[in-house]
Amino acid sequence: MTDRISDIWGDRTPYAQGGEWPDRVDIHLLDGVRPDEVRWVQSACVLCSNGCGMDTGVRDGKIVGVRGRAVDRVNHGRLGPKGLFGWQANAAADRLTTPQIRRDGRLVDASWDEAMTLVADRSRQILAESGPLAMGFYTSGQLFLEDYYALAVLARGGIGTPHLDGNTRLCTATAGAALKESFGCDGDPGSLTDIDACDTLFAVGHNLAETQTVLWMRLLDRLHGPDRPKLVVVDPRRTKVAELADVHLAIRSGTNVALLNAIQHELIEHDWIDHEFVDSHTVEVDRLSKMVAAYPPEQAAQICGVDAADIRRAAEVIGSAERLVSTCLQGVYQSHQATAAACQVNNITLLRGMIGKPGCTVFQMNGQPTAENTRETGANGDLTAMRNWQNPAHIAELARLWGVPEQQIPSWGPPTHVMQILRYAEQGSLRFLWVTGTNPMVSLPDLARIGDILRRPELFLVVTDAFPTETTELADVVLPAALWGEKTGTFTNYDRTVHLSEQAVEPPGQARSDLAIFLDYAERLGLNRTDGSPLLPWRTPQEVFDAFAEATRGRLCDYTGLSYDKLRGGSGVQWPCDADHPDGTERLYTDHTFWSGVDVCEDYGHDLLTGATQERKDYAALHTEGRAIFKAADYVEPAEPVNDDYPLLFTTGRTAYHFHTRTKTARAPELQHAAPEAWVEISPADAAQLGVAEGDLVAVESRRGRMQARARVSGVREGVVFAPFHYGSRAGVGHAANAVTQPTWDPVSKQPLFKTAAVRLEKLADSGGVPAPAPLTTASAPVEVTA
Ligand SMILES: Nc1nc2c(c(=O)[nH]1)N[C@H]1C(S)=C(S)[C@@H](COP(=O)(O)OP(=O)(O)OC[C@H]3O[C@@H](n4cnc5c(=O)[nH]c(N)nc54)[C@H](O)[C@@H]3O)O[C@H]1N2
Ligand SMILES: Nc1nc2c(c(=O)[nH]1)N[C@H]1C(S)=C(S)[C@@H](COP(=O)(O)OP(=O)(O)OC[C@H]3O[C@@H](n4cnc5c(=O)[nH]c(N)nc54)[C@H](O)[C@@H]3O)O[C@H]1N2
Ligand code: SF4
Ligand SMILES: [Mo]
Repeated sequence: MTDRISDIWGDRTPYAQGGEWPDRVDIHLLDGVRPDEVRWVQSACVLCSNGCGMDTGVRDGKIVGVRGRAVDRVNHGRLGPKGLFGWQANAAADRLTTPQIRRDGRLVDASWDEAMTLVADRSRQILAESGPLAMGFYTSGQLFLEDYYALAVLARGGIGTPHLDGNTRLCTATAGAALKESFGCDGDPGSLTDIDACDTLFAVGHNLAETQTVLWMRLLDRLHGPDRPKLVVVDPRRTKVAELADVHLAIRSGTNVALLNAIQHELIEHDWIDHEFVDSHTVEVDRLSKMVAAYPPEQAAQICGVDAADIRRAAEVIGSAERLVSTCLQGVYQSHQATAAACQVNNITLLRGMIGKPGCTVFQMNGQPTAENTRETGANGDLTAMRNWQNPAHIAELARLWGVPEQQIPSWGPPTHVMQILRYAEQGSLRFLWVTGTNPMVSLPDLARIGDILRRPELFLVVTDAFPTETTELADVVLPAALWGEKTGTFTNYDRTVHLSEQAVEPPGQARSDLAIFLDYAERLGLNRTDGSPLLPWRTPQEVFDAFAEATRGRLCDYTGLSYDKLRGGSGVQWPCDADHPDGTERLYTDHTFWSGVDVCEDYGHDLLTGATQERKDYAALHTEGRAIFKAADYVEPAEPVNDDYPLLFTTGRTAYHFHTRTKTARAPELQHAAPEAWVEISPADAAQLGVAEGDLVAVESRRGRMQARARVSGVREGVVFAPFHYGSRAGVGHAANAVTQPTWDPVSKQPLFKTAAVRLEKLADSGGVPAPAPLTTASAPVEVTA
C-alpha cells in the first residue's frame, strides 16, 4: 500500500455517472501484526462526520489495526489518514485511568465512589440553594447516541435545566438551523449516492479534500471518471478542491451572502428555474426575487473581491446543471451571516428543483462523527427527536415518554447556547458545569475570557475526558472516559447512516463509558418518574438505544425499525427506518412533501438578520403545508470590519492530519509528525507588503489577543490570513488561534464566528532558512507548489 500520509487519498478507482463506486479496502496494522492473527470487531470511524464503516483489529486484548468495511455504503472499504492511524491514541501512555479530585488546589487520584459522591453532593447542594438554573452541561459531537440520550433525559427531564448544549454549537448548529428554516426540520435530505449520480458539485466553505477525505475520494473518482462532474468552489484559500474546480471563487471571508444572492440573481435573470417545482412545493419565492434583484454580479463582485465574470460563470454552471449537489460547511457555518448564507444555498437548491431525486441535493454537512446524534437526542439546543420547544404538544409527548410532569421540561424559551451558559457562569448564576467530550480551553473563541470563567472558584467544574487536556487542568473533578473501541454504541453520519460500534477491548484502568457515568449520577441524585420508578431505568447501551428509538416513533428521524441486531454484519442503515421502510430510506422528500407543517415542524423560524424568533402564528401565516420555504437575506457588514489598525481578515480551520484539539491525532505518531506545530498562512502579496518570507516567525493580533507561529506563504487570498485552530497551550506558548478569534455568534444558530475577525500581522524574527512546519500536501502547501 502507498504511504497514506503523503498520499492522503490513495489510488483512484474511476467510475461513471450513475455507476456504483468500486470497493477498495484500506487496512493498517501495527508493524509485525499479521492479518490472520487478528479478530475483527465491527465499528465505524469516529474522526469525522463521514462515518466510514470500519472493523477494529484486536490481538491479545489490544487494538492492533483497522480495516475499512467493503460492505458499507458510506466508504466501500476506504479509510483516510485519520481513520487509518488515529486509533493508536487509545493506547497512549498518558490516558486518564483514575478519577481525580481537586484538593488544596491540586488534582489527586480518588476512587469512583469518592468522585461521584462529591459530584452528586455538590449537585444536590446547588440545586437546593439555587435551583436547576444553576446547573449546566456541555457535551460533545463525539460520544455515542446512547450517552447523549441519557444526558438529555437526565438534564431536561430530571434536573429540569435548559442549560444543556453540545460543542455541536460550534460545529453544526447552523446546519440544523438552516435545515429547519428551509425545510421545517433538521435532517439532511440527500444520500452519498447522490455523489455517484450528480453532474455538478457546488462546495461552499467546505474543504472536503482534507476534512472528509473519503467523501473526496468518491468525488475524485468521479472527477477521474468518463463523465467528469463540474465543480464550483467558494473558499478564500486555494484548497485541493479549489485546484480542481471549473470555477473557484476566492471571496473575501465573511461575504458569502452577497455572493450567493448574486448567483440567485443570475439564476432568476436567466430563468434557470424549475417553475413547476417552485410553484407547487415552495413558499415565499417573491420575497426572495425582490431581495436578490439588488445583487447584480458587479455589486457582489465589489463586496466579495472577485470578478463579476467569475460569478456569472459559476451561476451558469449551477444554472445548467441537471443533477446538482451543493454542500456547505464551516466556511459558511462559522462565518459572518452563517444561517442566512446556508439558507441561500438551500434556496439555490429549491430554485433549481434539485432535491429528492438521485444526484440532486443539498448537504448541510456535519463535522463531528456523532453530531447528528447530539441533535437528534436533544443533548444540544434541540429537543429529543427533533421536537419543537414552542409546540406544547411536543413537550407533552416528551413528558409522557419520560414519565415526568410537562412543566418539569423547560420550554419557556429555547435551550441555552454554550456562550450564554458561560455568560451565566461569568455572572455567577450558573454554579455547576459538567463538560463531557470537548476541550473548550482550545476550541472556544476568545480563550483568555473562557479561562477566566472556568477558573472561577465559585464554579464547580466536572470534566469527563480520556486524556489530560487544557480543560481537565482547570476541573474540580476529572472523570476518566472509555473511548470508542472500549464501549458499545451507535452513531449517525450526515447522510443519516446509522452504524453500530461494538466494544473491542476493555477500557484502561478504571475508565468508564459516559453512559455508565451518567446512569450512576442519575441514580445518586435519585432522579425518578412521577410514579417513583427510576427516570433512567436502563443498564445497557442497547436498552437506551431501544428507548430512544421509541422516542422517535412517527418523527422524521424514525429509528423504530432499527436495532443492534439489524445493524450487525452488513452496511450501516439510513434513517428513517420503520415498519414501512425496514431497510431505511435513501432520500428524504422524494415526493417533495417537506416536514414543514405547523404541527410537525421542528421550528417556527427566525428573522435571518436579527435572529428574532417567530411564533406559531407567524409561521402558520406562511401556509407551508408541506412546502419548503425560501428565506431571503440582505448582505450586511461584518461586526468587526477591517480598518487601518487591524487591516487583515483572520480565518481559521483545519488540516488533513489533525482532529480538533489533537487529543487523539497528536498521540498518533504518523499524524503528529505530519503537522507538528502551528503555522500562519499569508498570501504572497501581503507577505511582500509586510516584508514577511516563508518560515519567518510572525505575530497575529486582534483586539482580544495574539498568536505567534511561523509563516507559510500559501494560496490564501490577498487580505486574508489563515491559521489552524488545532494547537492549544499544551502545544506551546502562543500557538492558540482562539486567543485571537471573536466571541460573537450568528443571530439565528448562535454558532460562534470563528472565521471572521480583524487582525494585524507583524514579523518577529527571520526564518533562518527554516520553512514553516506546515504540510506540503494540502491547502497549506507553499505557493510555489500550488501555483
Ligand atoms: N482533518 C480533519 N478533518 C475534520 C476535522 C478536523 O479537525 N480535521 N473536523 C471535523 C469537523 S468537527 C468539522 S466541523 C469539519 C469542518 O470541515 P471544513 O468546514 O471543510 O473545514 P474548515 O477548515 O474549518 O473550513 C473550511 C474552509 O472554509 C474556508 N473559509 C473560511 N472563511 C470562509 C468564508 O467566509 N466563506 C467561505 N466560503 N469559506 C471560508 C476556509 O478557507 C477553509 O478552507 O471537518 C471534520 N473533519
Ligand atoms: N478557531 C476555531 N475554533 C474552532 C473551530 C474552527 O474552525 N476554528 N471549529 C469548531 C468545531 S467545528 C468543533 S467541532 C470544535 C471541536 O472542539 P473540541 O470538541 O473541543 O475538540 P476535540 O479535541 O475533539 O475535543 C473532544 C474531547 O473529547 C475527548 N473524547 C473523545 N472521545 C470521548 C468520549 O467518548 N468520551 C469523553 N468523555 N471524551 C471523549 C477527547 O479526548 C477531547 O479532549 O472546535 C471548534 N472550534
Ligand atoms: S473520512 Fe472521516 S470517517 Fe472516514 S476514515 Fe477519514 S476521518 Fe474517518
Ligand atoms: Mo465541527
